[in-house]
Amino acid sequence: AEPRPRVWVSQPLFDDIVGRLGEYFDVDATAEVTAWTPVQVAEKLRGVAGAVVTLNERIGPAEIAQAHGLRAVANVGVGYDNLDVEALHARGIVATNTPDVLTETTADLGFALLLAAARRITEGERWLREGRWRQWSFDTLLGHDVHGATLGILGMGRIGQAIARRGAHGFGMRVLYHNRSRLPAGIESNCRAAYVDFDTLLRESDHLVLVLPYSPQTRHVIDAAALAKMKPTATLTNVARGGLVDEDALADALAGGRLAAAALDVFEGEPRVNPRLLALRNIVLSPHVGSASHATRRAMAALAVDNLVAALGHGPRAGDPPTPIAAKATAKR
Ligand code: 8YV
Repeated sequence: AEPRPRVWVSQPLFDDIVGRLGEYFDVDATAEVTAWTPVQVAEKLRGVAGAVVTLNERIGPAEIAQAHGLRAVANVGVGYDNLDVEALHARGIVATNTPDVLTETTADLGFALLLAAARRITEGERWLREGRWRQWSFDTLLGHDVHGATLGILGMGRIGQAIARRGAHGFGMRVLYHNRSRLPAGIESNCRAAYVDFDTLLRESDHLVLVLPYSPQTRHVIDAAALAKMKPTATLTNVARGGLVDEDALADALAGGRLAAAALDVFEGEPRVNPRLLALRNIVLSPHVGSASHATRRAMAALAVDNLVAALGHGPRAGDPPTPIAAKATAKR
């Protein structure tokens, strides 16, 4: 009999979901969370037909140079800046991601972080745990209101829209957004969001949330100049990618009272966190858990597995993976 194609799963996901790959493939499943080096990634990709990977594994020309049998890479996650999609497509390798299934969960965390930054929730907990709460007082931990304030969304994709809906419908916020292109009127009215240019978004937002893809073009979109345009009473929340923010410029603004607070779920060099950010009082720090609910992580793993099975020509959607990454969406490198 023909040997079955081999596939690699780079990190432990859910055994029952990964197990479904066993119906069609020989599975090289990773049992422990592993920090694969680029050389190890290249070795693993050599000799497999497909791989399920996470943001921990960068896949570019060097990693696929020897991967002559590789036909599909299924990324667990909606953001795919870890993949050089152009290089994959140039070799005829299908790339997929996991949009939609994590939208609402990530929007929940984005809103939680925004609230935590504005109302100083984690700062207050630290203060209490340090035994500094002696007596209730009128001016303890005053924050900034969320309800009725202006919510700014940079990157109005699925997650941006879901955060906008929470702000508009749940908190009575005025919603402004900036995006590569203006959205259809139907979506704008659903989110009660108005399109503005980038400078207006910076100047008018009381709470700015970053939800745009990372690429060389969006690197440090929030830099010192952008931060200088924001209100000193504003908050900045990032649930997208750390590289969107110049962390030293952010630390300067937070330390200098030029920005009220920030909340970051993502970092430029994660899991390493800039020590200047760690030293600040007015920042909420979260270890990249935007999509980390039980149900959503199961849905992401299932979608990645469905994508890989279909991309490798098996299952009910053989040849037609549910969520391929389109060539035109590829970021230039
Ligand atoms: C994932 C994410 O956990 O979807 C994304 O873009 O950052 C997270 O939801 C991560 O990508 C896992 O690979």
